[in-house]
Amino acid sequence: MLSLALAGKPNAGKSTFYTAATMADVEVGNYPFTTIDANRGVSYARTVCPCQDRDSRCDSDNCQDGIRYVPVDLFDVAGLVPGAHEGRGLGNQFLDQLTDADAIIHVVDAAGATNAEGEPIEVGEHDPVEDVDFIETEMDQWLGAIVSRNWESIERQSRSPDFDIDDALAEMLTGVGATETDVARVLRDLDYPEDPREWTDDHQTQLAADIRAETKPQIVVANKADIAPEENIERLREAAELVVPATADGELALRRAADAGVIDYNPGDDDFDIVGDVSGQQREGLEQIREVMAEYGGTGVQQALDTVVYDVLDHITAYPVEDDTHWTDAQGRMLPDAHLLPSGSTPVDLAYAVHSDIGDGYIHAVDACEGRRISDDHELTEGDVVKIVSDSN
Ligand SMILES: Nc1nc2c(ncn2[C@@H]2O[C@H](COP(=O)(O)OP(=O)(O)OP(=O)(O)O)[C@@H](O)[C@H]2O)c(=O)[nH]1
Ligand SMILES: [Mg+2]
Repeated sequence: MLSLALAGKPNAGKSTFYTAATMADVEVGNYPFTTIDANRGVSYARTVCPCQDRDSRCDSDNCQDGIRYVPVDLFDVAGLVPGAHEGRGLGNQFLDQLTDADAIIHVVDAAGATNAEGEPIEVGEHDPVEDVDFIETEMDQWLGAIVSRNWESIERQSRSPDFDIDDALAEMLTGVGATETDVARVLRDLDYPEDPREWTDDHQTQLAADIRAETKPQIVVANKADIAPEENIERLREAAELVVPATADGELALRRAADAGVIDYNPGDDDFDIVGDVSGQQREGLEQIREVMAEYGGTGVQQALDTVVYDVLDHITAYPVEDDTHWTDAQGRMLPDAHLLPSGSTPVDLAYAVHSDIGDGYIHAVDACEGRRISDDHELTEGDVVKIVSDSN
């Protein structure tokens, strides 16, 4: 499963985002380092379910009237402060926790209501643009330190006659979450000496930064948009490539209200309907959230998850079925599973995502939307429904 990490300054709203996105109960507080042990849970990317094209809706709990929620792992780590790689704040152990992540959701307090250490101050007192780059800087330095720590060992290895610098670097960097493909891609575009003794500090720093950029893409969530000066959101949008304005607090309130049957709302909608009894105060709170949603096209929480999965990580959703006419599994359930795959994936990749035995026994595949056989190297696209014929079926 894809794994996304919430990172950022203490008190930016990571745990609130996490709670809203997973509906798990975790501690939220208006002080730095509320979270110490990482929280890990399941959240969802939202897409259009292929059942929308059919007469009947599918049976999955993850489909609500044709809106499909596809599971991804989400984790919420302790706040980071500038200098974390040298042990400041709660230190660099939390950087280690990011090694598992496929992408980083950087939660920034767009209201500027917390200082660089995450302590509460007046709205607008801190410039959130100053917070944008520090996670990347911290990760670069943390990774740089790992490279530098391992360099003596690489120099030692280079005395062996069959030493290969690319192999040695791949071995070191796969230990910190990079795949061999990541390392190969980064080394292809990097100019560096074959002999590790000729490497300068700059070579090492560049390698660390490139590996981080390749393996830990990030988006910025401009959180607390409900109280943030609009100008802050604009400037954040200029300062970072991908910025999603959000009110994590607002999303949490909506999900709780929807759970209680008070509103009609599917995560990611740009509006909601009040359908239950609410007090005057509750109505006022909900109307305030509605205003923020109208301005930014939603609360931003679901939009951030979708942007990471479908745009940043460039994944597609594919639906394996056993019956290509009824789009069901062996138990007759329609579209029971959805898999997120990197774009460019083939039916064989989907087979392996279902189960390694199904992948090993792969014979051929049928596009259940078109009702025709597709080749092994056919590129799947978003919303494909695929029957896999495998001799392990
Ligand atoms: N106004 C407003 N406040 C928010 C929003 N999201 C979170 N908060 C508040 O910000 C404070 C910090 O929230 P947390 O979710 O605990 O922040 P965190 O980033 O997990 O903090 P640490 O665990 O200390 O690193 C709490 O008082 C939240 O209620 C939001 O969208 N708008
Ligand atoms: Mg927290």
